[in-house]
Amino acid sequence: MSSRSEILFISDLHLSQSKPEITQQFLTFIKTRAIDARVLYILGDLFEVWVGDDNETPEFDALFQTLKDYSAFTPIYYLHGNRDFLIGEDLAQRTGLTLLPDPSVIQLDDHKVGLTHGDLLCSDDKEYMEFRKLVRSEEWQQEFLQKPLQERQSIADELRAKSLQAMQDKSYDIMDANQQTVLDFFNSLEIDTLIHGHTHRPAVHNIDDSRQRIVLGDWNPQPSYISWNNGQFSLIDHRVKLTG
Ligand code: LP5
Ligand code: MN
Repeated sequence: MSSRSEILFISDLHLSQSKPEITQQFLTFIKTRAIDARVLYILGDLFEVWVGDDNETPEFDALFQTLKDYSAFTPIYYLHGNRDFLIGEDLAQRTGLTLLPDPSVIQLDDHKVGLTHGDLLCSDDKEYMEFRKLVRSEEWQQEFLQKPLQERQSIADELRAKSLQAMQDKSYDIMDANQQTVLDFFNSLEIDTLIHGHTHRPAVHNIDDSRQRIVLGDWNPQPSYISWNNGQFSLIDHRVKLTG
């Protein structure tokens, strides 16, 4: 049973026109599971690809209206993913999202919680880190957003293909969180719990007796979420059912 004390965390829905069933699942999640939540946090990669807020996406019209209505009584916080870092204030306004920096720290009772998409933790992936530095720069983004929509879309398609190709040459470990980087996050943010997605490897990792890293799964094919209620985190994912 949920109540207004519950806080929900999700990420990696990867919504796209080609998978309307996931958009539908998200709509159902908002209208049923999340309806009584106190706050909803979305930790990136809501969309498969986002090339700018001026993109026409009629497939998401109903979702955007539902989010906007929902946000009138439940705050929705959004932290960018590597697929949708171009979400800007226009979309945020339209959907009622409040954009947060990555990483962010929130306080839940006496518990300090770090929130991050997760790509920053994958520090062994040097190629990706270089690429990230480039595309997260203000300069690059301004230039990219000035290109016509169609050109942006085809650059994004090309990049997806390059990324898939590059990932074939990377090991499973390289694309996971680096343990030292995880510890650096815990120490510099002074947190008890770190929540992230991106790797699509849902799990609860104990750092030590009192600190944990909780990894959200993707929504393909079913929702994955973390609930904070009554002073406890629960990860609900069809691949793993654990309470931390
Ligand atoms: O998301 P996921 O898990 O599949 O892969 C990521 C990393 N890949 C990416 C790229 C995205 O998948 C592509 C979609 C982004 C659309 C953004 C909007 C449009 C902006 C267009 C920008 C040009 O993030 C992948 C990681 C993996 O996670 C695991 O952590 O390994 O990283 C890569 O594959 C990056 C490659 O290693 C380096 C790519 C170099 C390509 C450089 C060409 C730049 C092309 C620019 C054209 C002008
Ligand atoms: Mn991601």
